[in-house]
Amino acid sequence: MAEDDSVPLTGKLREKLVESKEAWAREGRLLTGLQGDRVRDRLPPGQTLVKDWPVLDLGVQPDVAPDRWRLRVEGLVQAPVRLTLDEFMALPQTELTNDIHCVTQWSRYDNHWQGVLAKELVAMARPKEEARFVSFTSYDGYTTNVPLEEFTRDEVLLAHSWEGKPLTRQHGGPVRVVIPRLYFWKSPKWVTRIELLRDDRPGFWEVRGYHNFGDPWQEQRYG
Ligand SMILES: Nc1nc2c(c(=O)[nH]1)N[C@H]1C(S)=C(S)[C@@H](COP(=O)(O)O)O[C@H]1N2
Ligand SMILES: [Mo]
Repeated sequence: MAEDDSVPLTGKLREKLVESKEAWAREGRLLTGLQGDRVRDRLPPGQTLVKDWPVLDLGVQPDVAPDRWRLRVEGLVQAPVRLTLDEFMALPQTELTNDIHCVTQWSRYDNHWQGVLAKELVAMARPKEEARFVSFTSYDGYTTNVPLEEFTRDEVLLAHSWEGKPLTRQHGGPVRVVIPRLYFWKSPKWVTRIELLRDDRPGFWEVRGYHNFGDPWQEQRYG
């Protein structure tokens, strides 16, 4: 990340959490061996429904002042995009409702989001033909990856609001990615960089024993 993009971080990296989640991956914790049907089963195998919304991250929460926030779409694109928050908010806005499934076993139904469709943002950047994968980088240093065709699905959003209110810092504000059909670690909070790639680039959890794709209905927790 360029130097002028750094933001204040509060908290401490939760090394114990990272270690225990790596152990879960080695031991295959929480695996039921069942396969769900995405259409029939709203709750994927091994998940438990919650009503509140847990906070999960590496423990370091960036304090991104709205006027310092930048979003970049770059890499294998013909027209790299660099947006301020005002410019982002001026893009066409979409409201979506969907369910969240975290690999640590909780699911939460009917989250109402507001933001910009990922496919519209990607279209602005005009991807080159070779672009196949996306690598995300966030202000806390977190990274994750998805195939480009997953990122440009209709239900994928860069969200700035939840339940009609600005996304709190804890949950990734000013702006986070929401990819509802994958486990929630694939939905980066405090996103700042979206890089289109020819070859896949596994992110923070993907190199620590977590599945590269992460489909909750196939129980792709580890891989
Ligand atoms: N930038 C960033 N994004 C992140 C994470 C993180 O540590 N940093 N954790 C991921 C994980 S493991 C989960 S389950 C969800 C949790 O989002 P929430 O705290 O809003 O529930 O954020 C994902 N996105
Ligand atoms: Mo998670």
